[in-house]
Amino acid sequence: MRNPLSMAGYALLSIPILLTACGGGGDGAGNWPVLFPTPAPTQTPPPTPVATAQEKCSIFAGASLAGAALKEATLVPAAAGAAEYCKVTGILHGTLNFEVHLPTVWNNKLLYAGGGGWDGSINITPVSPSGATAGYVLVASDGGRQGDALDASAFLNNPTAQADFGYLSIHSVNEVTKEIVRKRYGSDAAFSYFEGCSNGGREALIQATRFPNDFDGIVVRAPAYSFTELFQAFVANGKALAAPGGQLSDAKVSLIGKTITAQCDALDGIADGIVSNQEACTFNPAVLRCTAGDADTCLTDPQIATANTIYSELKRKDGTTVYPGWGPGGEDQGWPLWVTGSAIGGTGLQFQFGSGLVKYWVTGDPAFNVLGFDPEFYSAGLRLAATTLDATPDLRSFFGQGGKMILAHGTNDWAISYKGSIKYFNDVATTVGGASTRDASMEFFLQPGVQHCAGGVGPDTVDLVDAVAKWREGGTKPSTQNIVATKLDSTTKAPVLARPLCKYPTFPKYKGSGDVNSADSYSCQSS
Ligand SMILES: [Ca+2]
Repeated sequence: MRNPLSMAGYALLSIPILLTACGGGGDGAGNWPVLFPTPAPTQTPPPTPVATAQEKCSIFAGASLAGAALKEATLVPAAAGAAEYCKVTGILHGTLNFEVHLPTVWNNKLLYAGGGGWDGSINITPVSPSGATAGYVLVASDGGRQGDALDASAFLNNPTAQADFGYLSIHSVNEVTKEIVRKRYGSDAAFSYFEGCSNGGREALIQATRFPNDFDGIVVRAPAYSFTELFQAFVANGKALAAPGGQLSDAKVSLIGKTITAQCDALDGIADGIVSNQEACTFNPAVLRCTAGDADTCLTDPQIATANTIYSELKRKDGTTVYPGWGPGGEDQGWPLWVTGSAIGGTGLQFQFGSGLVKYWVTGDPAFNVLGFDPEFYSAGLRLAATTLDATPDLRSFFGQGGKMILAHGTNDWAISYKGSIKYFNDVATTVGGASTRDASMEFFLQPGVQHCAGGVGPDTVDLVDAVAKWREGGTKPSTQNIVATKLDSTTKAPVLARPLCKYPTFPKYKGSGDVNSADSYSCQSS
C-alpha cells in the first residue's frame, strides 16, 4: 500500500509543474488554469520506504550516543490508559542510569520526571496525570547512584556522586535525551518541561537556577530546595524526640492531630476535616499539658518541648533562622512515618535523612553520633555541602528566557514544611526585583490537607503539567485556569471530593451552601 504522506507530497509537487506549463508567475490575468489544474499524471511514483515504529526503536539498543551507553530499546505495546512507546534505557559514566519513553504518536514535547530521597532508582511516572497520557517524551534518572532512597553512603568522599546528585545528573541526561529525540523524530522537542516533588522539587529548582535554558516550564512540588537547612531541622527534631521523655506515642500524636482539627477546621467555613485556612491556624502544645499525671489524653513537659521544637523556627546561636519549622495539621497521618518513626520501627525518616547528610557528606564519618551533632561546629562543612546541594532563589535567567514555574506544597507535609516554600517564594521576589516581576513568571499554590507529595485528608491530585504548559504555550496564568484539585478513592480511583486550587495566600472557602464535596461550593479567599 502506498504511503498516504508520499501521495500528498506528490500532489503538492505537481502544482509547480502545472504553473510552469501554463506560464505561471506572469501577470495574473492569464493564469486561471492554476485554479483548475489538469488531473495529476496517472503514473504511480515509487513508494518511499518508511521505517516502522519497531525499527525506529530498535536502532537504540546497545548504541553509543552523546557519551552515553544505551542498553535496552523495547517497543512497549499500547495497554489500558497508555499508548505505544519505545522504552530506551542507558547509563552515563558507569553510574548515572536513565530511562526515556518515546511515544509512537508524539505531542512534540518532553517531560522530565524528577526523583526522590537520595534517589537510587528511576521513577518515570509523572505526578500530574496528563504527563503520562498527553504524548510526551518522558525522561527520568536515578541521581547517579543505585540502591535505597534512604542510603547516602555512596556520597562518602565521592565527588562524582556528589556532583551528579547535587546538580549535574538531570542536565547531563537531558543533553543525551535531546540527541535521542532528534534521532527518533528528526526534530527537537518544541517545548520541554520538568516536574518533581521532594528531592525532585529540589532538582527542579537546581535546573531553573543552574541550567535555566534546559526547560521551558517547571512544576516544583514540595521542594527540598535546601537540603542542608532542612536536614539540620530533621536532626534537631530527632534530638528532641531522643531527649529523656521526649518521644510521643501514636495515641499522643493522634491527640495532637485531633486537637488541631477541632480548633482550625471550621476557619474555612466548613467542618469537613480539612484545615484550608492554614495561615489562621495556630497551635500551642502547652494547652495539652498533663495536670494529673501522664496519660494518653495529655502531653508531659518533655513531650511539649518536642512539639515546640517541631513547630518553631530553628535558629542559629546568632539568632538567624536556619529553618522556618512546620505548621500544625495532619500529625496523626504524618508523624508515625516522618517524625516518631512508630510506623517503621522507631526512627523517623526525618532523622534517617538527616543522619545521611551528617555522616556521609558533612563529617565524612560513617560512625558519627548524629545525636551529638553541633551544626555550629560544622558550619564550614555545611556551607560547602550547600554549594553542591542547595538551590538559590535566583530565577532571573529562567524568567528571562520565558520560563514559567508553578510551586505547590501540601500544608500537612511532615517531610518538608510548606513554610519553607513560602520563604522561597518570598526570597524569589527579593532576588528578581519585586513581587510583580516574580508573579509574571511564577505562581504558588498551597494544597490544604495534603501530606508529602500525596496523601492526607485533602485533595492531592492536580494536573500542574497541563497548567504550566498552558501558561508557557498559551499565556494563561494557572490562577486563571480554574484548576480543580481532587481526592480519588484509593480503590476505584473515582473522585470523592474536589476543591479549587487557590493561589497563595488565598484558600478554598466554603460559600455557605452547596455540595461540600464539589469545587463549585468554594471560592478562593484570603480571609
Ligand atoms: Ca475545613
